[in-house]
Amino acid sequence: LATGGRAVLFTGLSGAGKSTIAARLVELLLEAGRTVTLLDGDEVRTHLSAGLGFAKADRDTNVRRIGWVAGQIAKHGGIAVCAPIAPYAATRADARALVEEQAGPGSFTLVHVATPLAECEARDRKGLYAKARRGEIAEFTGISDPYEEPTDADVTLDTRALSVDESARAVLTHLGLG
Ligand code: GGZ
Repeated sequence: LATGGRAVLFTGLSGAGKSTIAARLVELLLEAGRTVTLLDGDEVRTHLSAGLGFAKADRDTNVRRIGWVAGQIAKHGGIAVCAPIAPYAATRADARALVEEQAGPGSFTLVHVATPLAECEARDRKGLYAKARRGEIAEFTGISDPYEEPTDADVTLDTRALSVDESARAVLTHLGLG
């Protein structure tokens, strides 16, 4: 099966820049004439994963659902751009397998948005880290819940060195669509 469909899974901490870079990548892919579906963390949790929380089992279910839907999109020639935290290595591997089973080997790209915790917390755009430090948000990734750094990322983005546009273009180039 080779429809040219692809799935891109961004992973990284809250506030790392996943959504912003994903949105720019979507723009660039649309300009290139591709059919793109954005599966952003917030929207997925409102619809596809409504009712799920942040315990490990719920995060795993969320990320596997994203993987399955992304695989369906890729199977039919679209490009799925996904931006959950996806904190667990084994679950990211499940998502990769779900995509590649449906859309073929090489159809999945893992992008690590590698903004360090200290930087995400210093920015704290939504005030979530401050709340997590005060104990007002339980199981907060990086503070009171794990984030397993990827060792199998296809692309690693240092957002302290790259602009949003440069980051998105680095992914586009890796995809061979730039
Ligand atoms: C992490 C949380 C939590 C906890 C709410 N831990 O920066 P945001 O706000 O807009 O994005 C984060 C989002 C994470 O949801 P995901 O579906 O991406 O997570 S996972 O892949 O682990 O299923 C954050 C907000 O939800 N948020 N509580 N406890 N992030």
